[in-house]
Amino acid sequence: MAALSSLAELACSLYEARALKFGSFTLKSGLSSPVYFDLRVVVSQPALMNQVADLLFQIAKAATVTYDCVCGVPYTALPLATIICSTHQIPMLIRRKEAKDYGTKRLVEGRINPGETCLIIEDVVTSGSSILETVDVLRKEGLKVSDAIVLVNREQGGEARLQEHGIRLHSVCTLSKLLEILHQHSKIDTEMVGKVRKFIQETSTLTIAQMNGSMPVKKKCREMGFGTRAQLPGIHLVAARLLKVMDKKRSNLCLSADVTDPEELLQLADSLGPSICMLKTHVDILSHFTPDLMKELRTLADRHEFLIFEDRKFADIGNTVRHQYEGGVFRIASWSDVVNAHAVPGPGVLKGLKEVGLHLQRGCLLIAEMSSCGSLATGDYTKAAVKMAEEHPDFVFGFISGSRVSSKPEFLHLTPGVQMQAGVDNLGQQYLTPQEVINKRGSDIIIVGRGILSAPNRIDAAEAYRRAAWEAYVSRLEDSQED
Ligand code: S5P
Repeated sequence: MAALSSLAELACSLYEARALKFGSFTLKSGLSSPVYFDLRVVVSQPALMNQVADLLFQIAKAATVTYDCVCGVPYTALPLATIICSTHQIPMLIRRKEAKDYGTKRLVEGRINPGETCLIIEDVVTSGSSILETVDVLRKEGLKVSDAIVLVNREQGGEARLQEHGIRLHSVCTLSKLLEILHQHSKIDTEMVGKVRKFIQETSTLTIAQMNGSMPVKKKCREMGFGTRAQLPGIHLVAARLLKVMDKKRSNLCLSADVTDPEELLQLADSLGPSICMLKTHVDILSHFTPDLMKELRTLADRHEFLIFEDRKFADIGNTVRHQYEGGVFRIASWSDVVNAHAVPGPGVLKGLKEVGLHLQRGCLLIAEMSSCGSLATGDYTKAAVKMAEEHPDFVFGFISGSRVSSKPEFLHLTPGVQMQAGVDNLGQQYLTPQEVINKRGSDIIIVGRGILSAPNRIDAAEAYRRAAWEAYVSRLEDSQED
């Protein structure tokens, strides 16, 4: 750790710069944290940047770390690495973050000499996952990585995780030390110190996926049941209707009624109606279509209390999807409660659909991830889809995704690619089990087609899927209630 006088000066400067804030903050994982670091604000303060860079360099020196080059974890640590490398004439490497999703660009910029040792620079370490991502990329390029230098260690399990991957962590300072200094300098009161200490203690055992928010945080944040979510103040009308149906029928099963015979579609709706909360159609695979067919389907939907979801996957400019939704042969908006759309055209697709759907009180699901092998809807694309949905909550009430992609309880997650046994079909469809999808990945509704349609007794199969998905949801709720 750095000398106390310079540490005290640094802690106070970070606090004054509002790089270190105390209060109540919601982290990416959904966890509520009493402390928040945002060292990005420091880039506008050159004197403070130099001070931080110098402390980082001194820590590496004090620990007698040997290295040939330096790489900062994107983005905040990039300028810190630049200062260190420029001041001390050390070769630098830049890791690209974006290349991960777009495949063609180089992952690391700069001259790579395989076999050399690279030192990692980072601002704050929590779970250690950002450092590990960078380590992984560098190691794949043939570099050796064994040490990482960070400004602040939040003491939330990162050090141990890094060690498991052969990385020694050297920190300028720990969160506890920062607290102590700020308390001594009367920047924070005893109550806040207690709150932060409790938070450190409680979160030190979370998994990396929980820290990142890619997995539900069990035992730490109590989850709301479907019935409670239906009552949330800002909830979309269609989401509220669906959640109430799910709660009442104890069903989070959506039947994917992928049949070509219109009579069979109606038969399915009538016989499986009591087991499902939603029936999904692909109206364009039916061998013939009449508006009366959809009237009959609507009558069955009302009788058995399920919603209709036309899986149209709109993916065009606003003006085109508006026509596709409202008119044409199928007049989808007139009978389907729910439709879905790809995020690929940008927000125009939602604006076009909204012009038709809003006044009919319809809702839309945005496709954030797909179940098929090699799907391009991953990483930054998924994040952008979530952002797009969050910007249109008057129409979008959830996602088609393989897992929970938004921590907002107003949004529902529906997952296709579900069967009782995990596997793949011969055209690249990938299957996970109801337990995996609902309990482990935090989705709300399973979408099942052939798992039910190919079964010898479809009614029994639908009941088995309903039960499996409901039990997975109940056990997830129970887990989240434990202290
Ligand atoms: O990513 C997706 C999105 C959807 S909507 N993967 C999917 O499989 N779907 C749809 O879910 C697909 O079009 C099909 O109607 C259903 C899955 O059918 P199954 O027979 O494989 O269960």
